[in-house]
Amino acid sequence: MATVFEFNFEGFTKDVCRSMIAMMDVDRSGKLGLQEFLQLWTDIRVWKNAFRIYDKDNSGELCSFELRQALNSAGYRLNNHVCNALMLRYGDRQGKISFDDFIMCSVKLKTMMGMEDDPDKMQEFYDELMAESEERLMQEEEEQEEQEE
Ligand SMILES: [Ca+2]
Ligand SMILES: [Ca+2]
Repeated sequence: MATVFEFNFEGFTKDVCRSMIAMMDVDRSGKLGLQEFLQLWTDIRVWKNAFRIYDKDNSGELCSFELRQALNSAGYRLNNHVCNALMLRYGDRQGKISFDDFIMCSVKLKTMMGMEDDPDKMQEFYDELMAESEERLMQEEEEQEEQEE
């Protein structure tokens, strides 16, 4: 993917940037136009604020409770299932979500919200999320077993 992304998001990993670009590249041109970029910028500001406000203990990470509130404030009303799946998919082993993880998670949700009118796509998204979560859980279990040996 040829991307023209001149702006440096300090602290974001390549993966995060790639996901953000893929999400915001609405016209699929492979790069962000001005409008697309401005939308992304707005979103990031909202997410950044939500993260800051709801990281109540200033740990630099969100626990599941904080995550839920942060997502709520960003306009995502999620049921327990989805919240848990997100936590599993994006959180670390201690069940904490870093800022990068939170942005990845928000990008994913934002993509999903564009599908609200399409139940099939929503279901697809949900299945994908669940599959990813399970995969991750299995990986971690394998790693743990290896460590125990
Ligand atoms: Ca574009
Ligand atoms: Ca916290």
